[in-house]
This record gives sequence, C-alpha cells and structure tokens, in this order.
Amino acid sequence: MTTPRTLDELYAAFDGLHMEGGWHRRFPALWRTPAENFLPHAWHYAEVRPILDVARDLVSTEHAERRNLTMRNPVEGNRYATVRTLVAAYQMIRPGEVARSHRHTPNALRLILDGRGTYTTVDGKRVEMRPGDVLLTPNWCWHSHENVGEEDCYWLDFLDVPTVHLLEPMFFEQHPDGIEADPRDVETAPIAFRWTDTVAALDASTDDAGGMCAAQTEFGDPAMATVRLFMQRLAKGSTRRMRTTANSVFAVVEGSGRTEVGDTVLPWSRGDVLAVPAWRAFRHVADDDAVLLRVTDRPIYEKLGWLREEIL
Ligand code: GTQ
Ligand code: FE2
Repeated sequence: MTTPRTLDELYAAFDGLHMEGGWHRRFPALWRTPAENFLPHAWHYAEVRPILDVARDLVSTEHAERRNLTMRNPVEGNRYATVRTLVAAYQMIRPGEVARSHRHTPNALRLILDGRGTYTTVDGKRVEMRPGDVLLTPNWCWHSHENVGEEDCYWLDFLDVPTVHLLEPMFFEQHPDGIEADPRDVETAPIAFRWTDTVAALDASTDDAGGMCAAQTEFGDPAMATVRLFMQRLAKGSTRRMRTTANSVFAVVEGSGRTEVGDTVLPWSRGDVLAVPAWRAFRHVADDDAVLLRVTDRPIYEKLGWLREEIL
C-alpha cells in the first residue's frame, strides 16, 4: 500500500483497513442524552383475541409448539422486539392440548388473562395458572403448558429474548421426553404470584412509587436477573410524569384509561399491552381504579450503573 498523501487518500486508507476516524464519522458514536428509538405503541386484546382464535382453529400445538403471537415494535428496521430488551406475546391453548417442555437461556414470565384448567410445569413442579396470576420461568428452567380443563386459556408472555439477541448467549433445547415425567402438583411455589395475594398486598401497600401509581407491590427481588415486576394500582385520574433509562412494558390487568408517552396517547383496557421505551416521559390516566403489571428491564441498568430516573 502506498502512503496516503491527501485527506481523501487517508480516508480511503482507513476504509481499506475497516477503520474510521473519530472526527469524520458517518454515524455519531456519542450523544448527549438517550436517542429516541423504539416507539410508544399499544396492542389491544379485543383486536388480538379474534385473530388468536383463528390461529386456534388453524394451527395445532403439535405443529406450533407454542401458539404465541409476539408484539413487534413498529420502529423501522425492528424484526422482533417489543422494546429494546423485551418481547411480549399473547398465547392461547385449547382444552386437551400440550405445549411440550423446553428450556432456553431467555427468562420468561406469564400473566394469565382468561380461562381455567391450564397448568404450567416448571422444573418438575406443576402449577395451575389462574386469571391475574403471574408465573416465572427463569433462565434454563424446563417448562411446558397443558390444558386439562374445559376452557380455552389465554395469557401474556414476557421474555428478555431481545437482550439475549443483543448479548448473544442463546441456548435452547427441547425436553428429550417431550414433557417432564411425573410432575409434582404444587399450590404455592416461589415462581407463582397469585392474584388473591396480589390484591391483599396492594390493599396493604403504602408504596406509590414516587407518584407513578396509588399503590404497588413487587414480585421477587428482583423477579429475575434481567427483569423487575411491579403490580401497580392506579386511582382515577393522572399519575406523575416520569422518565427513566430503563424500558417498560405494561399490561392492563383491570380497568381502562390512557397512557401518554411523549406526544403519543395510548388508550387501554383489560388485556392490552403498552410499550414504553427508554427515556420517554410518560404518565397514566385512569378512568377509574385500574391495575397494571409493569415489566421492566431496570435490573440491567441498575447493575451496570446506567439507571437514571426523574419525576417530571
Ligand atoms: O411459552 O415457552 O411467547 O418459549 C415465546 C417463547 C412463549 C413459552 C413465548 C417461549 C414461550
Ligand atoms: Fe419457553
């Protein structure tokens, strides 16, 4: 290679070495405050459920393994994630169906919406899933779902799959036996947070999360390495506005209202899911008492020293 003598030749030489000068970047590397990236968006259960019911009739769990519908953030170029680090999905299972056991490095949790008689088996323990319950399947735990009742069952899944995509430690395997043999039925388990207990905890709560809600209770401490979970009760009217470097996905457990995220207004009612991306100012406005599940990647930012939060 001849020695470059002009700026143009110098930049061509950088290119040839797959390098770039910090003073003439094509794309900036540092900026003052978090860039707006993923978009605020809402998915409405009332719209999704009829579609999921068509999938119920056309797609068996034999074929699909999981009859889940993931929520893809509409930001340009996004192929999968709901917010940067998390994905949410609706899932349903018919009476008599089994979603076979598998395990993966992504952490997962579920919020049950409708239907009784479905059980999830996590590392050999079988737990009934009832509406309002939150159930965890942490990193590398075997898990399967089976509907032994008479009703179609619907729930929401939340996983940190996009975090695993970013950091790349993806491992996944099917259980060699299809489902785990001889599971033990349990009523209480560290991975199960029951709706009746949640209501009692909210009734006893004095934690208003700095004005973000009227009362909240946290599941786990944190629930999983990458995820914190808060059940939040809103009173009629508006919460404080806040912003945080962490991402959140909210699910509506009870009630109706709207969430303002920047200039976007997201109306919601029971079973809906809201993407509230990093560093966007947001507040909730409830029509009456309401309950939201907040799923947030905050532990990642806390551990790495990147959590910044402010009430506005
Ligand atoms: O139920 O095991 O929505 O593994 C995505 C991946 C659900 C599950 C999803 C999964 C599951
Ligand atoms: Fe799974």
